Amino acid sequence: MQQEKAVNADKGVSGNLSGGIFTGKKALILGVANERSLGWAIARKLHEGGARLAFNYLGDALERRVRPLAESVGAELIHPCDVSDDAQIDAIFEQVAQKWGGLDILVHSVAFANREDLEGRFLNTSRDGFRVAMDISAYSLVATARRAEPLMKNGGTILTLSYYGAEKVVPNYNVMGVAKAALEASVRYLAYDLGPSKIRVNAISAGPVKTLAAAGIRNFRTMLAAAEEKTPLRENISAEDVGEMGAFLCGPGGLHVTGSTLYLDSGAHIMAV
Ligand code: 0WE
Repeated sequence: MQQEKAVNADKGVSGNLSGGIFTGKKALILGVANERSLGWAIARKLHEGGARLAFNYLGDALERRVRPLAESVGAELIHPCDVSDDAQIDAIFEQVAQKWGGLDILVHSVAFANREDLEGRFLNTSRDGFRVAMDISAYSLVATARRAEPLMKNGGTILTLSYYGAEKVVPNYNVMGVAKAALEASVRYLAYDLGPSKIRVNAISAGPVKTLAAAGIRNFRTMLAAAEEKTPLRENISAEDVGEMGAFLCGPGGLHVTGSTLYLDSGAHIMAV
């Protein structure tokens, strides 16, 4: 940690320099699973800008992954939270309230659908599979935003992650596409509700990245190859790109931007084929 500070100080990006654009800002990052997670890429950028960080994890297996990462950026809070459980959401926000007495930034990088619902026909999605995907991937933004509002006394910013399957059919994305459509609509309604509290709410619609969430997705490598060949910029996006845009949106670059879903996809969304 000391060493990291010294190294970063030389680069002028230390989380402890008073000149960072997030100096003293308190950020809660939900949904980091490992070092490839998009939430982690955003957290790193916030840390470079001087933000103070808190993280959740889901279960013992992910705690072993998340804790060392969180500690490497001097996280002040590392707490379990299954976003499908209101009591656990209450508990982590209670921890944030006790520890910090406020919050400036909420990063929601959470999604889940049952594995069997990410292949075959969307038509066959069960009632419970639909509920699980909507609950964890969309409602959790509403549930966490509601707890964040009273802590964001000086205004704040909420950021979530979406995908183009919300708008157009991406084979196999299925119920996640429906959940992301609900998530993007939720971003707009939350932005309206939270605007008077000076809280901005936005989403990044990111192109495919090889994260844990993409592991085992059929044809994922084909999708990456297609993006590399067919997008206007002819290249895939990286987790670091998501970190950069996330930090931009959460920082002064995002001032007066709310309710928006911004594409970070090498231009994929402008193409007809
Ligand atoms: O939003 C996502 C993936 C979210 C996701 C991934 C999994 C895999 C493991 C949600 N739930 C689960 N459940 C599991 O059991 N992406 C944008 C990545 C993704 O997933 C796809 C994609 C892309 C792109 C699934 C099918 C087709 C394309």
